[in-house]
Amino acid sequence: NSPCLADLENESAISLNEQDVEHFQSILGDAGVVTDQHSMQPYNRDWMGKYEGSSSLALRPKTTQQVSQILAHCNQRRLAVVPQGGNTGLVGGSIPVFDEVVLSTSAMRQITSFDEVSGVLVCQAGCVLEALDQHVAEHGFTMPLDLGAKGSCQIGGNVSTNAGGLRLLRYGSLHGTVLGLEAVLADGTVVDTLQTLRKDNTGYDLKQLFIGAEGTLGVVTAVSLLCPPRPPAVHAAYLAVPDFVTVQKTFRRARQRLGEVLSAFEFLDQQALDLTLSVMPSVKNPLPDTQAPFYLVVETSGSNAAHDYEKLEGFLEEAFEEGLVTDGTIAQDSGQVASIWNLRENISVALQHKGPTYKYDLSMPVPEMYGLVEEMRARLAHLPVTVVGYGHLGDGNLHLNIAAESYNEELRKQIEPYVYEWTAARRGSISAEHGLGAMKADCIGYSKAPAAVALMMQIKALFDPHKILNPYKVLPQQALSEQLA
Ligand code: FAD
Ligand code: 2HG
Ligand code: ZN
Repeated sequence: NSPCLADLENESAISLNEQDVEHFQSILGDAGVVTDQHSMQPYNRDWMGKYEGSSSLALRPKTTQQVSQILAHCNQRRLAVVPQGGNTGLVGGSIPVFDEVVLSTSAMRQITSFDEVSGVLVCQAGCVLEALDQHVAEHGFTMPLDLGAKGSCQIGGNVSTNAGGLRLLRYGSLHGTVLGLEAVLADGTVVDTLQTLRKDNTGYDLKQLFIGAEGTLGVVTAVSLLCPPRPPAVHAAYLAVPDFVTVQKTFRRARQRLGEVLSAFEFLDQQALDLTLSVMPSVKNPLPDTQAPFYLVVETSGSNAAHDYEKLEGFLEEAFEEGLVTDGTIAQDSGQVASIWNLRENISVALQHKGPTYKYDLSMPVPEMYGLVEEMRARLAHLPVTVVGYGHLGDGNLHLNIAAESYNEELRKQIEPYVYEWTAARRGSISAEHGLGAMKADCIGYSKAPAAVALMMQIKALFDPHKILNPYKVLPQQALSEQLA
């Protein structure tokens, strides 16, 4: 195991000592400092069981001030730190690579304010997404993002990964809905840009740098978010479609016919459906008597249930008449809507049950997207793997997942860098919404030009000159060491 080093410059081994732990105890009290080996396990292992670190210390601050004191000490001692939220990330970003100190935001769960006129929510970074949604629901609002991990992911983690999710089509990305944030830099400086304003053109928009920075530029401690009114009428349809060209035609038709009430347009292939149903008996098949290569989840959200239903029905009738869909059903009540979403949201969970899964989160022009799934299926046909494709079609985001018997280098090399090269050749992104983390830190060049990566390095050096924050993540390690040499 490498030492807990952040100082790549002199490569000296900087290990945590007893005085460090005592210092953290003096800031947080005993309850905020986790050292017991057994209790450390969940902080060292990711959701997929793919990444495992060997940290011996997790810190659980409750306030921004405590985060600031922790980081000031780590910076001065050159102790590397991994910010961790709900630990649901899918690229190994929240897990120590070696024995970095884990800074968990799980105890930062205060909701500071909610403004019923503007819909602006201000809260600490450790608030769980679903809890926030329940809170704003009491005031007639909804969170502008939703994802399968809502029960455990935290808003600080969502912001730090710039999570997309199921309703990005409707509400846009967090780059638009985050109005302000508070972050602590590596040296303990608190950067308070926790504005609640829709419009604020005073200088550079610094908060944008922290959105999607995956904990490499600072620790996000609080967030101010714009929440839309909760739509009183939500409908969902589940459709069977004969081929991928028709999937695209159906999307065009849905946008034309459903217009402003369209709130999600998701797809899954037959293999994703079969796998999910086979390992998760609790998931119901909305079309049990139908077999098709592709299925769509189409959701509408609006203010007039009868009007929206009529629109969805009209769209479906037209889609049938034009031969776009071979079968379809519209949910008749909120239970059925939830059941359709339960299927879609559980695909990742099912893959996890099935076995170790290689995940690729790609965006590219929609017409090209499914070709990659087919190519990978052919390329890996001789191996005991299941290749599935699903994702946020409305956002041009494919989730290519390859469930295997084990994580092994030989298999990985058959997939990578092929998938990245394929994506880069189409000017796609090798990380649409999950981030680069540890998994793709050395792969950023497939989607970003050298000059852009060089600028990112300079920003990193400015914000975190000693590289204590989430080292070995996001930026290529070779280039990072060269820059420091
Ligand atoms: P973590 O996993 O704890 O951390 C993620 C990254 O952010 C790490 O690099 C970490 O160091 C950093 N970080 C965390 N908190 C902070 C902070 N306060 N300050 C600075 N850095 C921080 N993602 C999507 O985009 N769309 C989806 O639809 C989606 N669905 C998912 C479904 C499931 C079942 C699962 C398991 C994951 C899914 N994800 C999805 C991936 C994941 O990115 C999100 O779950 C979520 O945004 C991560 O939040 P978290 O609190 O768990 O962060
Ligand atoms: C989803 O859309 C998530 O379900 C997870 O982003 C995707 O597991 C995946 O690959
Ligand atoms: Zn997704």
